[in-house]
Amino acid sequence: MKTTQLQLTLLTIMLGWIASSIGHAQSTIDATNKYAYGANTGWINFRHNTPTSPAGISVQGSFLTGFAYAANTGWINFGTTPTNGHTFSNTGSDFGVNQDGAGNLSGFAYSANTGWINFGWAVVSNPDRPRFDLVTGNFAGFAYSANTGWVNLGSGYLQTDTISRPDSDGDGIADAWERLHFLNLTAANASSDFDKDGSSDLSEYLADTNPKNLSDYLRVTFQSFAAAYTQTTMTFTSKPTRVYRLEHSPNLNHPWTNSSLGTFAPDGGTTTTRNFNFPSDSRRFFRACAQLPLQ
Ligand SMILES: [Ca+2]
Ligand SMILES: [Ca+2]
Ligand SMILES: [Ca+2]
Repeated sequence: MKTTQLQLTLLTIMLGWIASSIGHAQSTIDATNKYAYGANTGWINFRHNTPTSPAGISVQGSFLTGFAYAANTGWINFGTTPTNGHTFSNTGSDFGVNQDGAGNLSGFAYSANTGWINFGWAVVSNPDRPRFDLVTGNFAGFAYSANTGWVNLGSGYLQTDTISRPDSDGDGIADAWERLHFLNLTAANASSDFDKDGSSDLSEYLADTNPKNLSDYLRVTFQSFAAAYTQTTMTFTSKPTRVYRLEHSPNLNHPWTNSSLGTFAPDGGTTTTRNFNFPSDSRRFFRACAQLPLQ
């Protein structure tokens, strides 16, 4: 009995070692909705989980990583880790698919059998550009391979459940964002405020405002009231890379109540305006909150 337990323990340790030595990120792709489609390649599986294969595609805050698989073309490499830690340059071996934080894809994936697949062929305003929705996680649009033609991401069967944001120093700020703005993992943390605008570097990360620009931070810029102070219109600064909540409370020590708008994507541009109803009260506080999408 003891021998069996010991063998099981050793086997478990070995399996753990094998899994960690392979080192592929856990796929963020939905277990059911995991397919893109190409007329010439057939279904392309973004979460091809078998014990001997990479785990699939992981959507990160500013890039994608991992492998997709199609029976007709084999493995498709979406990139490993960008050399600079946040964005593939797509020069030399530093190739892969980037996402701009708002879900728009660019860059290149590579299949040993069919060559490059281009995600960066379209401008952000093109309705056919390859992308995913920050609220639903649903993919849409097309990528293009010179050898196999269009790959349809929007066949209705491809969705990411989450965006993975590794935070190796555990300060609440994703590694990629720290490397993008500070080039290291040590300068920014939950209490630092590099530009002294009153918004901590952690808060600037959560709102995706510029931590080195003191005029860029999340704030309400306009508010008006109607219907005998039971309805308000609020305008606040916003970024296309975040989703938002508007909250209200009768007391600063009271739990905040999310507005009936729920969590929503911002307007295009640099500000967002919404109106909503709230209970009649002698006083009420309001705030705008940014939230990491698909967390
Ligand atoms: Ca961090
Ligand atoms: Ca700041
Ligand atoms: Ca700032």
